[in-house]
Amino acid sequence: MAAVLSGLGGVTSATPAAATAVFQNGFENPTATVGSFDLYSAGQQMGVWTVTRDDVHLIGAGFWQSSEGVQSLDLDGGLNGAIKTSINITPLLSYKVSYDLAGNPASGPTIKTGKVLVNGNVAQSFAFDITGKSLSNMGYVHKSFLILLTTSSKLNLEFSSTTNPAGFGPVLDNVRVESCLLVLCHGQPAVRL
Ligand SMILES: [Ca+2]
Repeated sequence: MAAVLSGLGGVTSATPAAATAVFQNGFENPTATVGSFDLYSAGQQMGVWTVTRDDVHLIGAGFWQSSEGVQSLDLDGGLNGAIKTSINITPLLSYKVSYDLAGNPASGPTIKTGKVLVNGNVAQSFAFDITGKSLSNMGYVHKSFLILLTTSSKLNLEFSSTTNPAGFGPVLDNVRVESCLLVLCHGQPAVRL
């Protein structure tokens, strides 16, 4: 037992003691047009994210309810968009990936769908029903999954819309990645790579 605790202590010291998240982003940068939204297209950088397919809408303050800060993201611009970022992690530690999910309530389809990929593999598919939701009552739900990367020190995190028809897509906010040494994680990793 002492040996195990010693080992864990060594790993813990490699991460910032005060940090609870190794990654946190709620689409607050760059600043989007207040009361409106800005289009970002494939290949463009949007803060820490790169748009990897078609386009997305970065939603400005006051356009609709956010779950964190004042801005959020519609994964559909005119088409089904996707965004990606790369996060440094420690191999063989479990991480909890979480995000807040809603859907653009301005138009159908009623069910907005998409998926989260980790290093190119689907880690979680998601769906959100906009029935009864509005710009001022987005109805965000908190989603999460656990991940264990056995060799890679990079967690390439990608969100991709599969909403059909495209144009009014899944809404994301408050994306976080936390080390399970710093938060209590329940369950088994959804993905082991
Ligand atoms: Ca936000």
